[in-house]
Amino acid sequence: MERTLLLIKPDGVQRGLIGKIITEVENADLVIVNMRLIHLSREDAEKFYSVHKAKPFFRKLVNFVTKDRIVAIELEGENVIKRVRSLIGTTDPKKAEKGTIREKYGLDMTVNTVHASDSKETARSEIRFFFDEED
Ligand code: 3AN
Repeated sequence: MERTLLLIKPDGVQRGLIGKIITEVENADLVIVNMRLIHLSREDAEKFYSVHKAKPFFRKLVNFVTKDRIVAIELEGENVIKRVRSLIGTTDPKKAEKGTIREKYGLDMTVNTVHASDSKETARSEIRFFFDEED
């Protein structure tokens, strides 16, 4: 069994997409093991996205992800990291595969509605970031 982290970003929360996205998760037979609605501080967002610190879009990304609440969801299942990445689609909504969450709801590279861990290592650290020691 594997675990991963899915985030519903501020645009998803503001446009009332929480229910729709959770329905997609449930329809894909993914198990929700933890969930939180939070408003990230600037400091926490910078920490969460620290691997992108040197990128030209870093400031824009931090501004965006701190502008409103987000939903952090920990999911469990077999091969769940890959399955959730397929469910959300590629980073750029314009290039995302048909039927994926980003293709349906994402607006651009920054305002792309969701995030999901891309490897076992990032999943572990991203889950720890939002859920600490609790299970
Ligand atoms: P993903 O979320 O698909 O794993 P990453 O990890 O490459 O994508 O990027 C993290 C976040 O940074 C993305 N979710 C996206 O919002 C933002 N981002 C990535 N590349 C760009 C870009 N070229 N311009 C603006 N924002 C970007």
